[in-house]
Amino acid sequence: MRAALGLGSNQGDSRGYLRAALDSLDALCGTRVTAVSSLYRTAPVGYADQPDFYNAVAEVETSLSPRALLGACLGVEAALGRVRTFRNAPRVIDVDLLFMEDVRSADPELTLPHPLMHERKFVMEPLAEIAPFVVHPVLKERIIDLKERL
Ligand code: PH2
Ligand code: MG
Ligand code: MG
Repeated sequence: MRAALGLGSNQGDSRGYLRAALDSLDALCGTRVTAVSSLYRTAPVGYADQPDFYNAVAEVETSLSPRALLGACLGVEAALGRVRTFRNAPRVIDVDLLFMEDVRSADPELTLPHPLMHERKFVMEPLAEIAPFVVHPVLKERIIDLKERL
């Protein structure tokens, strides 16, 4: 299955952490990183009193289930030393599952597609670079059109 992942970092060597996360994802069982957007420097959204972020979006092809891929993303974060404090806190690395083909899930542990992705410029700009004509599984609009309205 094809999935889109959002990556972000605003602590330490952010470029290094993003690179390391992409390498770790590519090394996952049955998983290949098939496209990576440019790197974007973005102002923090949600909790403003923290450094700017570096954000990117990657496309992966994987034989993992959505749950297993989520678990693997959390494992990559932990292996790179992420410590969770409060919501929207600064972090060395964040890897979010944005969507996975047309899978829809209302599970609070894994909501698919990501409920905030279409509202976030730091997600939609890099995503539109690598998947402009993919149709959002719930909103039924192309990524490029959703991005244009932000
Ligand atoms: N992630 C958040 C909250 N706010 N702001 C930016 N610019 N980039 C992020 O990746 C980000 C954020 C929660 O994960
Ligand atoms: Mg996250
Ligand atoms: Mg996030």
